[in-house]
Amino acid sequence: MLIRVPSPSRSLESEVTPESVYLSRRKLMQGSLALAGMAAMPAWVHADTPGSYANLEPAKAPAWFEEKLPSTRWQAVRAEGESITPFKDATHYNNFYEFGTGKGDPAANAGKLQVEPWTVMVDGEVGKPGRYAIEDLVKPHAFEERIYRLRCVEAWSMVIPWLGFSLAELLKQVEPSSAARYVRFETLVDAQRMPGQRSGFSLIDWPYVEGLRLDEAMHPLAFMAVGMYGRVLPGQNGAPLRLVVPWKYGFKSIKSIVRISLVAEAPKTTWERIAPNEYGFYANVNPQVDHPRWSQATERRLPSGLFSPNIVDTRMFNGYDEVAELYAGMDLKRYY
Ligand SMILES: Nc1nc2c(c(=O)[nH]1)N[C@H]1C(S)=C(S)[C@@H](COP(=O)(O)O)O[C@H]1N2
Ligand SMILES: [Mo]
Repeated sequence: MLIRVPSPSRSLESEVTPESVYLSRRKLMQGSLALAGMAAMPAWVHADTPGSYANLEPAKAPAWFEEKLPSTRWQAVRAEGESITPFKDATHYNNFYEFGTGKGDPAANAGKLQVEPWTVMVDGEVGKPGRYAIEDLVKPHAFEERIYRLRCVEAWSMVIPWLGFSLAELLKQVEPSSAARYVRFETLVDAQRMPGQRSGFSLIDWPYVEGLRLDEAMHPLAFMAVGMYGRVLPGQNGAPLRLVVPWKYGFKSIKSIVRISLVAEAPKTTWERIAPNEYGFYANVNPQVDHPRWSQATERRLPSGLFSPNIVDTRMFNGYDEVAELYAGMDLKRYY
């Protein structure tokens, strides 16, 4: 997120399409498949084998992940007409301030993140509180693949195939009580392994905190991701468990979650605390409500570069119109 850069939507970094993408494209073109009418299809879109993504090295995953993977419901949600962002971009252009504020810092530093063992504290207004091992949180749920647009408040976007299950399923598992009205999420604090937490960049009061209204959290599109691109979630993308709320700006999609609390009052979120006039609690993607310092009408779809910026129109709720009923009667200019 940008606090100090004067005009973020203009700050095009010199991005180069990753070499692996060029190579995999070329390989496909040489193959027998390539001959008829394939020119428009990028090689990194899994053309015929669901869950298989070209040229990805196998990743070592915990047993709880490997056990679930074979029964995944692939492409349970698709993004019609969209190309999936290359894996390289999705894993090397990240926001994860615990590992540093540069887009490449999370990929460079997140290898140190220790994800085994991992526990999630569930507390507050809930029938089954406790410290859950991640295997126990995941066990009851079948994996689905959801191909979602991710729209960052900084006006860039990607299309990412996530693996995981609905947040609603996880919440039902722990039985929210009638007093629960919001869900509060917290990221790991580990200053030893997360250099961003010990640097002078102390705008953020760790841990990173996010929240949703309970009805938003129960919407079937709200997702808990444990993987992406058919494999286990890389550290820089929020391993081992992160939220994905595709109709909201990316900062709502909190990474590396260690605590989930059902609460009666709206939690104060990290970015609200830093700049309440710029980042609201709702943070619904909305092309009609500009950020105080830049327009939200369009976005830079990655991969993008200086000579092919790939600008597309931003859509209300990031194109997920089915969530509109959650906000019926609300003034979304006021509740940004
Ligand atoms: N804990 C934590 N979660 C976070 C962030 C962060 O800095 N810390 N950045 C957010 C922002 S601004 C975005 S756009 C998305 C980026 O997710 P990705 O890197 O997997 O694409 O993560 C969100 N989740
Ligand atoms: Mo973001």
